[in-house]
Amino acid sequence: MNKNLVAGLCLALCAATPLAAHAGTITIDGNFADWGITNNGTAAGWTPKAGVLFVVEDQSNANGGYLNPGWGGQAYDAEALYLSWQTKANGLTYLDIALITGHDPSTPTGGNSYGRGDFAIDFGRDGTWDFGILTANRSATLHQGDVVATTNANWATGLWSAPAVYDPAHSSYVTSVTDGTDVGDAALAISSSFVNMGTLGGKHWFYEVEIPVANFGSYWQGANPAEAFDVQWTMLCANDVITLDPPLAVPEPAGLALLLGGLGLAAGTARRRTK
Ligand SMILES: [Ca+2]
Ligand SMILES: [Ca+2]
Ligand SMILES: [Ca+2]
Ligand SMILES: [Ca+2]
Repeated sequence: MNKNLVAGLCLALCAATPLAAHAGTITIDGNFADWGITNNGTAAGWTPKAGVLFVVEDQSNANGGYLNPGWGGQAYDAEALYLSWQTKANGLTYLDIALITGHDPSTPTGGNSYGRGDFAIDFGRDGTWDFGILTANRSATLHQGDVVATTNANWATGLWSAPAVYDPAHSSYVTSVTDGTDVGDAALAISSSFVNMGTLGGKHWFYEVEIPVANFGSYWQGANPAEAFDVQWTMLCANDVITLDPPLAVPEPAGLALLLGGLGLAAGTARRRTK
């Protein structure tokens, strides 16, 4: 098993932690230490500090390099996505997103090679990608760091229509913004390569993004999102797609009890299955 999936339980547990508890502690500088991430050659190194939502999907060149939905091994591995939001001393709230990938940000596009993609956000989780955060210049007017309001028609898509189904004409995996409305600017930093991340080897790169939530208009009210949302990232072929599904907000005590009750039930089910 060369896949390290930590998502479900961590997401649920992190949901019980106030997300604004670490206000002012994320700096957009390409260094991941402020997220609590450590490249110490252990699986635990992927786990961030409390209050950061995350998903880890570390893969390698095993299994013929199959990722999901395509192939490419470590060179196309989207490995982990992290998310938090904070209200700073200036009273403004910012959404922070971070990515670790085995995909070299300088990978050219051409032939059998595909460059880096943009961060996509779907508010309402309704299948419409409402914003793109650009990791590269995409047109004469849409530049790296721009926050762009989009519809799905404003996105290029990948090579796959479903897992392992090569069908570029019918792919719904959004990759990079081609058009849309520039609504503001995010801060973006991309690290140089590093090693010793997790246990599967290879080189890795870290992306760090901070978006003023005012750019999201009615999708964000005050310190918290107005509705549930997904964040997704992939490269221009979409050989590996990573998606983070944060909970809407910090649960109320009643909701928290329900959540914890549900977790207990799920754990009970898992235990029964292992007998
Ligand atoms: Ca940082
Ligand atoms: Ca990997
Ligand atoms: Ca992966
Ligand atoms: Ca949407």
